[in-house]
Amino acid sequence: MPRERAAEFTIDHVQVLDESGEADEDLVPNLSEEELLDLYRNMKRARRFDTRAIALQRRGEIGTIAPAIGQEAVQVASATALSEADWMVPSFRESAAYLTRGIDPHLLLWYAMGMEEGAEVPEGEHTMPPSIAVGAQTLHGAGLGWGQAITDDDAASLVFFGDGASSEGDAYEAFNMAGVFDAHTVFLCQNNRYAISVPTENQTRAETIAQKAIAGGIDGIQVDGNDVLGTYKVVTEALEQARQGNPILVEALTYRQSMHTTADDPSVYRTPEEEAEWEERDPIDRYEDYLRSEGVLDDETVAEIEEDVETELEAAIERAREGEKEVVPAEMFDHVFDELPQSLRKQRDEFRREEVDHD
Ligand SMILES: Cc1ncc(C[n+]2csc(CCOP(=O)(O)OP(=O)(O)O)c2C)c(N)n1
Repeated sequence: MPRERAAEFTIDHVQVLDESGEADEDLVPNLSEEELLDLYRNMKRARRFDTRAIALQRRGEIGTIAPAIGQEAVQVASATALSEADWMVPSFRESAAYLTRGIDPHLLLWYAMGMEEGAEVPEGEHTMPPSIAVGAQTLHGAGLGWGQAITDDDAASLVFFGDGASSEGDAYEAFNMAGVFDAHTVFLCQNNRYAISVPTENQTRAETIAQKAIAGGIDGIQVDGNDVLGTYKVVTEALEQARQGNPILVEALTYRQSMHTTADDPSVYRTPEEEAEWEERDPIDRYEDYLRSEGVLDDETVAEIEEDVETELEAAIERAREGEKEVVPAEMFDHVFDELPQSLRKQRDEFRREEVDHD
């Protein structure tokens, strides 16, 4: 036979909660009422944190931020699925995931104020600082997962990245390396439809991001990332599979409702119609409809949650303001290398000289 099929693959798409908040009962994950409410509470905390942080940036109290508005379901579900022993490896848009993992909001504000203290890995906790270099963290996630394989650790590493990052060489190398070394890694692509102004259609000719796993010899699956129950289910199963030494790429389809960062104006590259269409698919509204129809949530509980969220946030803002200190930009050279390579020593010294000149 001169030509025969060498390989075949398919990519599954999962959705538990549809756009009107109706659930496929066979697929609903087994969660208690308290756990169901925690998912909701964390999405509300994250949404309020980001809207308030945008206001603080506009008033000049903090620097540039990358809000996660619209992406709360995928981030809250994934961070909830992690055990304490698992590692979380974020990109730069993971406010919702950080808050769900128990990082105090004042630390996120300190980071946005330019204070290095805000990005410190909390003692004993398995949460990495943000990666501003797009896609670099996919390699950190593969490396951590490789370490977990070597030590036979019953834990996994979950790395967040975007559809834009999936075009970087780092990402392909990370999928490949994870596959070769049986790394305990879950690669979680939040496909929020844009890399700054570049829509996914211009980012890749591939039909899905999930299929990029196939060339690395690992599994790929797609989930509706605005469906908190579907994402929780898929990521929980993916983590279990990764802990056995089978890495996997999960593509969560979602939408960045806000600007790329507070330095961006999305009206230049997308239409109000498109934005309105995605607001209709808002992850929090959809889940709220579901919880109300299940009798888990009512007006009174919503009001209580909103009040708690506000109290926590105001306390965090106060704490951030009280702990604010003068930022020394040259400190950025202090925390990556134990001993700075010569090229960076040179850059640091030049930088310090310039700082002095500007004073
Ligand atoms: C290596 C590198 N190249 C370019 C940039 C500039 N940059 C910052 S964010 C971004 C787009 C990232 O898009 P995506 O990965 O989809 O993540 P999203 O912003 O949508 O969360 C780019 C190109 C960078 N920070 N790092």
